[in-house]
Amino acid sequence: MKTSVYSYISNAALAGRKLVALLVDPDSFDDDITTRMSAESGADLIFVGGSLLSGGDLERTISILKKFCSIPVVIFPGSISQICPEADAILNLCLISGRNPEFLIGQHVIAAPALKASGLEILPTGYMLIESGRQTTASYISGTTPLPHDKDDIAMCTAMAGEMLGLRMIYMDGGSGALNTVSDSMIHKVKKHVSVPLIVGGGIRDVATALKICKAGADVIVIGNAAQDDTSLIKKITKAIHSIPQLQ
Ligand code: 1GP
Repeated sequence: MKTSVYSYISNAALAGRKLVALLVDPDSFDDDITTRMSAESGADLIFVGGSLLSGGDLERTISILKKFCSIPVVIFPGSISQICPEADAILNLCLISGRNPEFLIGQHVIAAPALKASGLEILPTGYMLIESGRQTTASYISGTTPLPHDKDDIAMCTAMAGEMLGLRMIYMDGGSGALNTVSDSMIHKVKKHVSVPLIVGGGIRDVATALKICKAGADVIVIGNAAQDDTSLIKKITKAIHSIPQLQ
């Protein structure tokens, strides 16, 4: 029987086995380079999507990735139009760091029939944008204020509330191209107070930072821009992350 993407992530989190997700933006998708990087990166998951899809073709990107990569392809949607049945799963993001009702429930209501019909595995995820040194596309497009970078208690309470509402993962994101990554102390605090898998992304550009974020408590780290800028980087990061002893 095919293992669900959620079981795959949560079993790894329970075992202390850290996962790396490569974020592919259809807007900067280069058939040869991105496909080769995705297939050879050693990453555990591929996230596909973007806050803005200006020219990229989501369906075509997913179709090519599915053809050449054996790891799960998960849609990380920037909007409700980003639904494609060929992927394995979709993050159903509830933007719990913000107070914009559209991203807390409005868009989900509109997308519900299409999501159901897609047959995709739905991953209900509490999405927390964390202030990261400059305004990011995600914060601008969602019209929300990110959670302050140094307010670990607010992050902890927000994540706890998300878990108590039934969300099955928490994603702390500095946003694409973040100047500063989410702090170790905030990751550590959130991890200590929730039991669902914790995803962390935004601004991870080197092996040392990736290791630090995993050691602080992330179960899954997401690498986007840096992998596009240096196609060999994701391989180095996955090698280092997969060498972390389990259950430490
Ligand atoms: C953005 O978490 C992702 O939503 C990845 O960010 O592109 O900065 O790696 P980067």
